Amino acid sequence: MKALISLNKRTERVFLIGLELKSGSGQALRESLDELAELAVTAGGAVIGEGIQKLEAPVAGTFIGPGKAEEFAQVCAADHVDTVVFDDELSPAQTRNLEDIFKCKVLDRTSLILDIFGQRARTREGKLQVELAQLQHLLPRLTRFWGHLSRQSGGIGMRGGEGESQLETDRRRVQERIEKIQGDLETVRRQRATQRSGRQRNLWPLASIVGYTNAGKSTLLNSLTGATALAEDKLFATLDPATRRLRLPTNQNVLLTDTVGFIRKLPHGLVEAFKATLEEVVQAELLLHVVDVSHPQAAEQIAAVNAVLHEIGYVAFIGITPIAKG
Ligand SMILES: Nc1nc2c(ncn2[C@@H]2O[C@H](COP(=O)(O)OP(=O)(O)OP(=O)(O)O)[C@@H](O)[C@H]2O)c(=O)[nH]1
Ligand SMILES: [Mg+2]
Repeated sequence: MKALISLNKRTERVFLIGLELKSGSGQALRESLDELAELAVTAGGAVIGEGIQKLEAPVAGTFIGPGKAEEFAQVCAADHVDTVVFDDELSPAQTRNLEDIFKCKVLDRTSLILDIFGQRARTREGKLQVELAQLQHLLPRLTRFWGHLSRQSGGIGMRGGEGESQLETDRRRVQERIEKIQGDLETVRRQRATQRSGRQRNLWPLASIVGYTNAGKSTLLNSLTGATALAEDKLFATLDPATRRLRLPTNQNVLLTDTVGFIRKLPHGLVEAFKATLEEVVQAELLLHVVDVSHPQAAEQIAAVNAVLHEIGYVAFIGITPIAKG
């Protein structure tokens, strides 16, 4: 039965491509590609291969060298690859040129992360934020409409929110929609501020759990407060914040918030779109930084979390003691 199901709905075959700059390290690229593979699997794909090129600098038109791209394209054609995913952000022109060479869908890390967020968003606010980030990413790419790809719609990077139908609309309507969402999010933001001042009247301090995705944040919320937030071995299992009351042994009450995890190279547009949610983090009196110390890249993950905290305006993060997932 299982085999039948997978025959009916074939898993998208994904090929990953990374560029090793002469200035960078092979180890860093390896780790980044491993994480990209996890992202591709989380999005529902099956990674069937990868290609790496060493270069002084990215090539303007095709990101990797055009000859190398042709070479990888032959491998992909032979392996029936549906989607090629680049580990770095591609410009709209690079994506277009690469799709002409690969004759299949070409995505970058940003589109992959946006796709996962699109699949995960549950609340109205979460969906609005993801849609905003998707539309802002889409806007400069609107001229081509994937027309040269015989409109093979759906699949990784092509779904979530209103994404697919927006592909059929024109720039102006997308821009209008972006403005509408920004207005709606502003309303949400004001409501949050009101809720916060309500809480402040209660004099319950707010503590926020932050950390890299899959570090164990929701598990910590659950074990401290008896909450039943979804905790699973997946990237971005949590998207929408959950706040629970925690009664300390001193009988004091604290509000504990669990929220979206961070990742290296988190798209800037996504951070912008999630600002309202992440404001909770910045407003907290205490941040609990959860780290999976058993992870080989724990140190890089701590640095990535601190970088995002810095980006959302949280400056007092120095001196946080990481809590180990043990
Ligand atoms: N061994 C071990 N596993 C843990 C611990 N805490 C969490 N896990 C596991 O790690 C995985 C991720 O846990 P989550 O609590 O979902 O992690 P998260 O940080 O909320 O992840 P996202 O919401 O996806 O960003 C789950 O499979 C947990 O069971 C721990 O202390 N020890
Ligand atoms: Mg979680």
